Amino acid sequence: MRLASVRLDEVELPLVEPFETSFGVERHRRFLLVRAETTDGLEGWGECAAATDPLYSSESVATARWILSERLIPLLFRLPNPAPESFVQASARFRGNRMAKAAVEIALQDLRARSKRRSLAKCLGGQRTRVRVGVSVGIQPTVAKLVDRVGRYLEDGYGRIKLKVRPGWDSRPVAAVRREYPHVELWVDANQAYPPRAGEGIRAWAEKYGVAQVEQPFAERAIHAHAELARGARFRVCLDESVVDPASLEDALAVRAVTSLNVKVARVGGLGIGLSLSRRAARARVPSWVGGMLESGIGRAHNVALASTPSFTLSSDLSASDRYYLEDLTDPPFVLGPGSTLEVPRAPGIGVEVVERVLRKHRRATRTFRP
Ligand code: OSB
Ligand code: MG
Repeated sequence: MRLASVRLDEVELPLVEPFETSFGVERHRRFLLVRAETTDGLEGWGECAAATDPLYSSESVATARWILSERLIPLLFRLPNPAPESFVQASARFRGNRMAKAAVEIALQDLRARSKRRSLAKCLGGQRTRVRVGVSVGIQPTVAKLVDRVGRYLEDGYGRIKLKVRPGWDSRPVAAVRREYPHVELWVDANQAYPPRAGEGIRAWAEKYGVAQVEQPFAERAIHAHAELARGARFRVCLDESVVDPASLEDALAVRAVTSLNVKVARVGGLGIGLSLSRRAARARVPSWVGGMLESGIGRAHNVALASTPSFTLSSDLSASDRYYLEDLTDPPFVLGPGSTLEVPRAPGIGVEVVERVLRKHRRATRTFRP
């Protein structure tokens, strides 16, 4: 297999509603899309989850565009064969930039699966035909609006609700949602918004309102604060931003700072590493699930394939296309099925078609690279 070209498109899609977290509000998502094409006409698609501003992590669209254009794509053309593992190994000398690396790695995974005429899910060892999903609900202007928003997601069929929280938006909204929906599976995610001393306060409302999981309350490096919160807790302590590579997972496991693992393909630099982190966690009896970054259908398809593999046992943050975008980049759209699930595509590669017409409509820039 030889690469003929790599196209880098910059696309901006409006979100159906703003998504607010402890670090800010997003109204649209700007994606860098990687389209790798081989000399025999096969294509592979990847998506970079970095946002316009470096709020969730230090990467941004601009840093990803630079390293993709100036380093990663040229490096890709120099590889004797474009296997995802070869790219991961060769790009390891560049530190960080995992979201940019992931965009290439996943495109190569898609390409390899298509070359074998097998679904990406099957190539990764996926066994499920449907994956269990939940919905991540942003911070709302009022508690009443939040309760209403959650109610509509429950009516849509979502079986697990994750609330974004931050100091000042926690016990009150959580209590209100719990009061209105006594049996719903409730998770919360703070995206690092609390100081370590806030642990006892979090424990009190999380246990009082039956929160099943508290995600990343403290800073990325605050492993001991997470371990302290996890000790004796009646809820799982989930790490997202803290786990970026095998070493950070080992450190967290060693001090029992993690009792649930959010695996984001983008955050860890690709599907291969995501799969191995989840398997490592499972060996330590820590369950994992696939986290989302408001991906378009391209990134979503990769996430669904990953979630179909056996070590992912909790519900993933992978909602239907219409929860994010009016018009998705892929066809068919992802729709919510029975038991709060998404179907795992069976067609070769990511198993959904990229709709060039929609892509071009929302495209802001494009550049094609050749060997
Ligand atoms: O922390 O999980 C997060 C979106 C952007 C940045 C960080 C996070 C999120 C989400 C979105 O929670 C979940 C989804 O894509 O459905
Ligand atoms: Mg998170």
